[in-house]
Amino acid sequence: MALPPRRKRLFGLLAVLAAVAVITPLGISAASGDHADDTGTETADDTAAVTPAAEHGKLLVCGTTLCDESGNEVQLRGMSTHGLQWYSQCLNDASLDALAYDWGADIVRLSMYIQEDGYETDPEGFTQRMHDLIDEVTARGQYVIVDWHMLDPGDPTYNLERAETFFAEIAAEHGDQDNIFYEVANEPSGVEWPTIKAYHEAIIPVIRQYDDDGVILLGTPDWSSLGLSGGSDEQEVINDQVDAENIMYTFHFYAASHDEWYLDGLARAADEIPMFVTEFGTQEYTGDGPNDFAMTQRYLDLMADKGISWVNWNYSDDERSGAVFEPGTCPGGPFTGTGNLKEAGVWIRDAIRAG
Ligand code: IDC
Repeated sequence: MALPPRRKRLFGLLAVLAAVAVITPLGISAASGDHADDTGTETADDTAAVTPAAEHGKLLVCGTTLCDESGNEVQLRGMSTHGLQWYSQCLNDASLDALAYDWGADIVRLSMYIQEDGYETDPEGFTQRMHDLIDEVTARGQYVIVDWHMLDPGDPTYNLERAETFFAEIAAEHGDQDNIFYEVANEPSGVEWPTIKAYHEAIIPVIRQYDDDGVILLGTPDWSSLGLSGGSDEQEVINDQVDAENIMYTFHFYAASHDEWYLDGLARAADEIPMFVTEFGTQEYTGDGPNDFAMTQRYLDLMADKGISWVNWNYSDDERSGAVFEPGTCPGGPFTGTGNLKEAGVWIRDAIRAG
């Protein structure tokens, strides 16, 4: 499980105090070896519990969930960035500190679009930005998802060569780290599972050349809905699984659009195959419109019950209701507290801190 709530809150408070005291932000991470425990007593003996990655270490897939090396189930909770091509200015020292220490996020998804002015326009530049951001998140003791945010066209095969180049570079550089997740296809659409599965079977060995057990997250049909958005259901994937170790299947939902049909599908799938919710919103599938917090809470309860890790969309100041910050917050902030958060931001920050 993630950090106990009291420790998490206390850690967040200490982080803010440390930052105010102009102690280097990283000085309060696992490296410092000096922080307060649950009782408020200064200790130096439980630093391993300070950051999520230090506490849980390497995570592997065991059965249908993630486990630490002792076999204890671990559920991660965190945030996705918006597209790096548009909202890189929302990812600086202050905002990343806020996400790590004020929000207490276990994991950050780095969302790199391929089209729409993304990776395809400057492979070297985007790869370098990804390396740098992976290092930033790693320095804060969090887990990180490297998200190959293919979206349109929906056939992942269209970007296969680019993906091979990119994931080889990322895995060669970071494959020895304990905190990396590879999400190899954000949201396939318009193609059947066999085509998506063949793509996964092509990209997995590219990563495995350099990282023999880092968890690889596999996109599912109809915008990573396990086929539910297309009127199919989870059985197609369950009956025709990718033959590889340390893989999980992704599921995305937007609570104001996706009701019982989705919730039940996720519940059924999670009993059979390892699921990871790498993207969800409290609003409509556009990432905009009114929030449905009651429905979202039902999803959160299910995911807690089944040990499904999750990541919310998105940590930016885009004008849509699903971007947590008010427009104009980036790059200057402030990013801590709730002063610059939209309604969805306040709600999801509470959900992560409550973990
Ligand atoms: C949306 C962004 C929006 C952007 C659009 C571009 O919120 O600013 O213009 O993408 O394609 C997804 C996608 C994700 C979407 C998000 C909200 O993975 O890229 O972001 N969404 O629509 N799947 C379901 C919803």
